[in-house]
Amino acid sequence: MTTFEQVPVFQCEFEDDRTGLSKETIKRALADNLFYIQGKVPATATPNDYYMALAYTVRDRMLQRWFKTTEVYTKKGVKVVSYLSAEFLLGPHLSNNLINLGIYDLVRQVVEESGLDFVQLREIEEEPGLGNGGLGRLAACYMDSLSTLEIPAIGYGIRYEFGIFDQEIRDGWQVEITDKWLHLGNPWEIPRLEETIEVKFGGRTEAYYDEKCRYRVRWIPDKVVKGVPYDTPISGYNVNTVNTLRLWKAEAPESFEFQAFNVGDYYGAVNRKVVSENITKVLYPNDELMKGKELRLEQQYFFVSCSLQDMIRLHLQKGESLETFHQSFAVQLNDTHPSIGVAELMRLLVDEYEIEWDQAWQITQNTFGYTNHTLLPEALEKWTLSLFKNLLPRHLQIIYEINQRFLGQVRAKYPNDSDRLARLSLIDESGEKYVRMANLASVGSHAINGVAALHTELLKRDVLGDFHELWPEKFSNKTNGVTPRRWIVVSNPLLANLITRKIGADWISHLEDLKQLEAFIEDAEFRREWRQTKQDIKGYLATYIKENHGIEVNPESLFDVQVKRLHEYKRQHLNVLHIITLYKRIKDNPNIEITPRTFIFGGKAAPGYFMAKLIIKLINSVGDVVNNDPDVRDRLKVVFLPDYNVRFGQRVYPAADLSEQISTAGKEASGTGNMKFAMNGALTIGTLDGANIEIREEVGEENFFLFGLTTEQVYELKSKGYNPWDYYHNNPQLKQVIDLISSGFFSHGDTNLFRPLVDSLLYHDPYMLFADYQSYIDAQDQVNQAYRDQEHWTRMSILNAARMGKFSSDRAILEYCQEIWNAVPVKIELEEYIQGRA
Ligand code: 6GP
Repeated sequence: MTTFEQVPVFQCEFEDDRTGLSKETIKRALADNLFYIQGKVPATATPNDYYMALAYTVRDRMLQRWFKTTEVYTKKGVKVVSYLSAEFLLGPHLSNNLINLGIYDLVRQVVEESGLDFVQLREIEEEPGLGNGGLGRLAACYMDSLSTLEIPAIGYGIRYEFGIFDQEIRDGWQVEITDKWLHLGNPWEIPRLEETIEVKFGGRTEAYYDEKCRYRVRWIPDKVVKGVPYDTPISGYNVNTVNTLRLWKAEAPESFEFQAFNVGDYYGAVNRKVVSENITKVLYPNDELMKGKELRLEQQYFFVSCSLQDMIRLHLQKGESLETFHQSFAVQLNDTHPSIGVAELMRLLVDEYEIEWDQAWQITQNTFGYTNHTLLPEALEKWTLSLFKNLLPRHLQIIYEINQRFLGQVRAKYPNDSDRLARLSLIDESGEKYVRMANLASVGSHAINGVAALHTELLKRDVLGDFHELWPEKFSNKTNGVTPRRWIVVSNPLLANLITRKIGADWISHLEDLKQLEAFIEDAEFRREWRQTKQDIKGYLATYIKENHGIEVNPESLFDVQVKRLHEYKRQHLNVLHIITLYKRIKDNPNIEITPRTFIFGGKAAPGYFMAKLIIKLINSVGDVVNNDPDVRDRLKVVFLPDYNVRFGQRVYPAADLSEQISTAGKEASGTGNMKFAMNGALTIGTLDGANIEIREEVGEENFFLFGLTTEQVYELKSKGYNPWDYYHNNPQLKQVIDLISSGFFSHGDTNLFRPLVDSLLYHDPYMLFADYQSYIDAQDQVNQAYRDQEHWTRMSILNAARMGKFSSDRAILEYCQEIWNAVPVKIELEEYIQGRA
């Protein structure tokens, strides 16, 4: 076997076209990649060819680092964090990697000197939308921080052929379009065909006694699917570490169906092949909604089995025995989507590697940590026994065995408490029987965490209350964070430069340093620059909106932004009630003094979520009326920007004055958009929910617009019997707003269109919009007042950004490393000739 050192490319000791960071080498690399990889010359090259050549040029500069990182991890036998997630919502790679490598300006210059349009090339990149929202984007931020902190890590997930759908708005309604993100090729991934893994499905199990007369079980599946790994390099900021994101694609094994061909079942054989490959075809577009679809469980098991088998292979390669598996890998379950991993690791250890149950169980518990991301009951994953048994017969047996032993422990601790037993059981037997995945994850992990202080408290009290009573020591809070590389440096270069000019660049990897900005709060010139920067960015967004959506917005107006998935608990419709309230004020008194506002919305609704889609229609319908009413005189504008995604997030967070974080208290686990806004100097109007509470604590209550019921008050009101009618009848302003919607005013006289929404509010109002309405309107009036004093607003804006240090994903990842994973940094040193940084 040849070793690294014997391959010529690894012997080069000079800066070459693949590693070099001089202008000349980068220019040559571009031409070289255009010709040799894209097979094009300038006369025939499309902008996409140039983008690809550029992407390869950047990837080349990561490859040495990537190899080195993997090599060091293997040689040193370090502990690796393995982040298991059904979603990684990465967003565009190019700019992020350029920033992390420290060559953004240099490469931009080279591209422009070559006569190409850098911005055009940058915008060509199709973003990998392999996630729905918060949970998937958090995984991407965490991968960035793991690399930046030099923590050995690997992300494992699914290489969906079609990611989250593209959204179009037609006649005010959402229309879903397939996301063909791979259609022009993906330069950032490398398939590792030789590391393909086999995954079994279905069939039956068979008991037998082995040669030592031990009782054993073997699984005889009726289907085998191949998992092919596709690796994407994840660079860290200003370090040499490049970790791996390994995404699995399902393929049918070629040899599998030979028999079928021979007996003439050609169609059947090909069809089964297609069915196997369907496993990784498409991302389920439901955010926080569990739909018991078999294919979804197949996806989950598929990627988890591939990943665990991969980890075991890597572990055994080190020459270690499986007893120390948990010292090689700390596996984090990103919600319950990968929680079948608990049963799968047990199966691998007990059935395939013949480890005794008790020891296997110890290894398993020491390996896994479980993060919960939502309290919504409809998101709690559970699978009917019949579905489970058909697909994973062996796993169901293992789950029964885990359950029996677990409930034995519970019984010993709480004798004669059958209710408790029923609640803790891994099997829900209250009606149709189900496997409860949150219970499986909780039993199989040594650590369980929520994603914001309030959320963790509620988890401990309600959803996982019985588990908390049993094992309080397993629980901890890990408040979410976001990466300042993507969410400030990449998306807001103007603000990043201003900050760096004042306090140096260390804040980019030590976000607490932003505190130093407070020293300049009395500096009028600094405040002017801050304000001007925000103004410039708002100007860019206004131009973008005009050019792409034909709506004229006033960049001097207050930019009031709500971007996130559409969900009733997030209450985009409460925002609409405020818009209509303002509109009504203008109609009643056209000369009323009003702070001009631009309301910007963005977000996708799950395709089957009727109410969320109706809310999109309402926003657009209200926009049509308000934007075209001469009485409004452009003082209010409402824009729903279609196809909200990471790229658009990067455009909109920096331009926001006001961040809408208005979920019903107790419903939003954390939120991460709230952090991105505040980091970029937006002020928050929000409830005491999720991480809003901690943001407010950090920035100071005087720099935050608070409204609404607390979680306790929500519970209390619910238990007393909440009646939205009372609010409707007792608040004339609210009544007028609701009546205006009901009257067909925003629907060309159609009184039926919005009836389901209005009726839901009047008769149920599960998210208590009516209870919070007045308090929200009052807080918005305070916002208006505050915005008129631009000096004061600017101070608040600076203080918000300056005090956001806590919400860096670096802080969050450090906490996970120290308190859950027991993982430490490993420095990656490079040969001198590729060390250079621009
Ligand atoms: C989301 C939560 O709704 C959000 O509050 C949180 O910030 C984010 O996770 C990251 O922790 N949950 C999901 O996206 C989800 O699908 C099952 O939960």
